[in-house]
Amino acid sequence: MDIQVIKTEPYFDQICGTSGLRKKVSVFKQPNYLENFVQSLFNSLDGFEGKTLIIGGDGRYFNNQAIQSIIKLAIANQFGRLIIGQNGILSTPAASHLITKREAFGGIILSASHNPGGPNYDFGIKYDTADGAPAPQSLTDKITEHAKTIDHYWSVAIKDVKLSEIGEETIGNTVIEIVDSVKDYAEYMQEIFDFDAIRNLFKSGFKMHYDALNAVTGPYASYIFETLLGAEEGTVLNKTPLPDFGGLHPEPNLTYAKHFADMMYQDDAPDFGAASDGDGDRYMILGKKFFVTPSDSLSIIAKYMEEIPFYKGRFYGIARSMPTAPAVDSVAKSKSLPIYATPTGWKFFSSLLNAKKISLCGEESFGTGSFHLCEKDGIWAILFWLNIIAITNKSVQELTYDLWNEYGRTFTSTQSYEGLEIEPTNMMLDALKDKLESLEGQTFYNHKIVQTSIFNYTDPITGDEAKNQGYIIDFEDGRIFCRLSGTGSSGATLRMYYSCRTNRKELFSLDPVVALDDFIKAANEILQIKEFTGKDAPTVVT
Ligand code: VG1
Ligand code: CO
Repeated sequence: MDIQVIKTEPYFDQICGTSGLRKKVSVFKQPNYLENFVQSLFNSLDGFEGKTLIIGGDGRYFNNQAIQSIIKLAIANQFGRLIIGQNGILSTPAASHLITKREAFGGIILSASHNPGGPNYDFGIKYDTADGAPAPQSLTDKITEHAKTIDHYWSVAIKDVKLSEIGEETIGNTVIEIVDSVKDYAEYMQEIFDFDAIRNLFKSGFKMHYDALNAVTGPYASYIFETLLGAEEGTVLNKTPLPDFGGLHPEPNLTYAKHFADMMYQDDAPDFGAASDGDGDRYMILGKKFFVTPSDSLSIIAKYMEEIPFYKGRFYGIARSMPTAPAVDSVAKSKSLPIYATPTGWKFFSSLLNAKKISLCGEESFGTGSFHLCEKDGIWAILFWLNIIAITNKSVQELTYDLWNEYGRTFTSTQSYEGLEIEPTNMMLDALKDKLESLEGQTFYNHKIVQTSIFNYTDPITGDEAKNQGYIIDFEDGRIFCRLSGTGSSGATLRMYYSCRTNRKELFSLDPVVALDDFIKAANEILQIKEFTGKDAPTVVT
């Protein structure tokens, strides 16, 4: 097999964000752009010759073209085996699971997750290490350094590999194995949850809708919910992964999955509604005419964690990202478990999971996971809910009210301002930084600010530091947190996170945006969002 040395020129924008490299498809389609990044990745890794690489993606536009290029580079770079999801499909959690199950060196996942797909939208690439966890910052920094100086990559001139047929072939020194994308993951879920109990739940007439948003989870959901668990045919909606997600936005929240939320608020809505994002690592839970916030969902999973035998005696602690409202902290306290607050992005949870400091972790953006694998996992979270419902026989709403009655209700709202100009947004945050300390002691709309800080994080296991991860404004009775998104492909996205808590039962049914109104007004006054950005209102409210 002739290995070709292909000359190339560096690109200087190959910088990973919260979760891998995300750019417009047109950027990825520039000559050698993808190849440069992948070779820079390989140049940053040691000792993979002869080892296994997992490859798959969320099926968006450019997925399979990218896979064909990666196959050629991986063969030329002397990987021993490439394990690829059939038709190029692997959800992020399924890829993570395959990495550990097959003892791979690592895995490449082609996805821009919750960013829209199609020729005019986004593509992305991320790398998971041998523990199935997102590449740490130290590795992504190395990739960027290599990408700045790259002048050649290695490839082989072969025909495209057929991704549609399960089986093996050998090319050069590398075995190419196409595997069922769903099977191993579905088997693993059956080890974790009580499928018999959930099957009985569906047998008793329990009804569910699941919206795969034409993204990666369709095949997983159809097999797990309909085939294995006996949910009626038609439970899974939009189940075929499409290159442009059929025009749907692959981020399940009340703004972008409004069609689905509206359906769950009809009189004839099923008992349970769920959806997942582009690459299957996030989820959304709804009951009949009822929405569960991500921080409540995390808390409810924490509350019932040890009811699931897989976790019995293995509940070590909980972590949430700093912007995630502290609802779960009360659950941790009542169980005498340690609680950690990390920066945004799953990579910050992995060291805690691997060190058995925590068993459960979650983010306000609807990512939740456990030590079962080192990525967030949407279908796992949905199965967790189904298992809890099967055990308790309670509705989604009852389970949520139980939580509030026990611990009080934490109101949360994440308000994102997308498509902002970078410069005025940075000026706004610089101005906030300058006056942050002087805000302490000031009162806005009858709420007194008690403390402010810039969120800097030191990983308790690795000692790695992550600085400037956001601004915290703590009131006596609520919190504002703000930061810039690290997953966008153009402009800036400001994320404003609000939370406050009440034990007053008569307030439990308030709309969170109403409950948080004073803090939202305070934030606008403090940051002067409209003055700096020109935006009257957020684009996405969840
Ligand atoms: C967003 C979310 C964050 C999540 C990240 C990747 O990041 O806020 O919680 O971990 O997306 O998720 P940012 O930097 O845009 O706020 V995914 O499912 O898009 O890989
Ligand atoms: Co995702």
